[in-house]
Amino acid sequence: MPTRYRMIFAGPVGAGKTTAVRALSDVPMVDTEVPMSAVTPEGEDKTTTTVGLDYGSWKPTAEVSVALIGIPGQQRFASARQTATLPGTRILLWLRADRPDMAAEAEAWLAEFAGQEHRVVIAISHAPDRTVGSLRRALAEVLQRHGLPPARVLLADARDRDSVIRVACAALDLPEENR
Ligand SMILES: Nc1nc2c(ncn2[C@@H]2O[C@H](COP(=O)(O)OP(=O)(O)O)[C@@H](O)[C@H]2O)c(=O)[nH]1
Ligand SMILES: [Mg+2]
Repeated sequence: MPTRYRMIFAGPVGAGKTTAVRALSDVPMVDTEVPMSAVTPEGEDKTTTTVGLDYGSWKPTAEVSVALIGIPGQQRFASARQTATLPGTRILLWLRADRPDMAAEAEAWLAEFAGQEHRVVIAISHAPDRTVGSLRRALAEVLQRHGLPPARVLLADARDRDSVIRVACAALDLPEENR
């Protein structure tokens, strides 16, 4: 029997969620991008943003299929918390290394997923000159507060399919139960 998972791509605007779903999906991504001017007054280098969900699908092996779901970054998505409790769910939390408030963003998003931390892998993008060790240290307090081992933090480039596969496989390898 095929094993079905759902992988939620969460995190702040611009972290790479949509890019990662597109890179990983075996089928053309269903996206819901709109021009930034329609939703954001100023300040971002992006020309589009996601107002709805990004959907994709990935079959890492013949037996396993993974639904890919990118959730909006603007508001932390209220129903993400509920859907995160479904069996077979994994959460990739995308953060940007070049944001001064990375640890605060991590805290805010992990609070959304409180009680489901065993499903979470943190993927850090925009980190060309950072070591994974320095990023794990920058997040040490937040990780400790949420009971996440530092090894759950990985470097990732959302534009690079192999890089996204690496973090997605790390998430699939997590145990289903909190233990
Ligand atoms: N340098 C770098 N740029 C990225 C990475 N991931 C995405 N981008 C770029 O960052 C911008 C925002 O990415 P997007 O996927 O729309 O972010 P989202 O708001 O989280 O969905 C796009 O222009 C991407 O091409 C990454 O890992 N490294
Ligand atoms: Mg997006």
